[in-house]
Amino acid sequence: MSRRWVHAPEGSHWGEFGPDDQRGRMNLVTPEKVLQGIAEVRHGRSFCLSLPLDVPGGQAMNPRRIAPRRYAVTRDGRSAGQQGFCWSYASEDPELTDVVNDDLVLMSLQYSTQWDSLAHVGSRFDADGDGIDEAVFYNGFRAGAEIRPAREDAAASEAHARYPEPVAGALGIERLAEHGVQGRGVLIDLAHHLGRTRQAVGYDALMRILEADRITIEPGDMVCLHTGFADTLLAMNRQPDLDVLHATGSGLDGHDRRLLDWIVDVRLACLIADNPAVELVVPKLQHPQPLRRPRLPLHEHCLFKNGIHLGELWYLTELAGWLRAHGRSRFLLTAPPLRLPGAVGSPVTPIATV
Ligand code: UVW
Repeated sequence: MSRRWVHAPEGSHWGEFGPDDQRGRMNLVTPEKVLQGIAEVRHGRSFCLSLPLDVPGGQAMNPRRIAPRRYAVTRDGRSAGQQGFCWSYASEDPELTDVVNDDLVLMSLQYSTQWDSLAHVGSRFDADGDGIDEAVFYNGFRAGAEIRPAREDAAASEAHARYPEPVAGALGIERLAEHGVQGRGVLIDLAHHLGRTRQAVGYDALMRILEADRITIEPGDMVCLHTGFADTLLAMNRQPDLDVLHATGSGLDGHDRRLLDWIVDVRLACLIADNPAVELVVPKLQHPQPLRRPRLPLHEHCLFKNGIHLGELWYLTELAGWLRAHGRSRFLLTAPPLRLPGAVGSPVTPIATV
């Protein structure tokens, strides 16, 4: 297929893995990188890098996202719950002994520990050169064309009638699932150096931390940033205190040009953090320049321009402590998202093995 853009955005690498590529820099996680990850396994100890998926709790942290609601599947108009505990086949044949539960879950795919797909954030940009901006994503895939909107008529039950179902299209999270997402993880412990107060981490601060901890990032590494945010959130037991959270945790400074260039030049495969956006989001009213700009410049740089997947709200605290105690920063990371066609994100239960 020929290129679907005339203009690529400034600072982008569209076409780096071919014009039809939908996997971006995860292409750098090659069989060799999987072997490098496996070589980091010396103790056989695993760490769960996910929050319980009903954390943060409620919708205060992000009003667009709903916590998991779990329903029993109905049969003959009745749910297992109405019958007591679970289904029994005894109504078919009194001699049958099996009892059965089935669940249905309704949740925002990016409610808790998550992957953002490359269809999550794009930009209003004139990729086709007709002088008019269109909503466009990595490698020029367009909203409403290759990226298909979720359906609005899903109505399996009154519980999810208001929420649309994903329909397969370009850049869905299944592209990442098909890759497997296994390779070498590298943890940068921002919280150890900066504490848990809110601060934007730019190029200089990050380089100082890498040097202090003797960390080298190599092409194809999956880079995890420990800020302590998820640990603070977890301790709130599903009742997030926004005043405290808004003052908690560092995040990358998406306005620092040198940092954005470094992210691309070092050829890392993806960026992961235990905070909600990897970058520190500047509140609307505080932004200094009333210019045409992205609200989330790191999202724009990574997801839209350079095909770098983002992982958010991961739980990295125990892993960070163990790695520091053992003088290490590298581990085997296994983190496949759901193979859910067309979805713009996915819950994930990643595993670090050391
Ligand atoms: C937005 O809120 C747009 O995204 P994220 O969850 O990736 O920070």
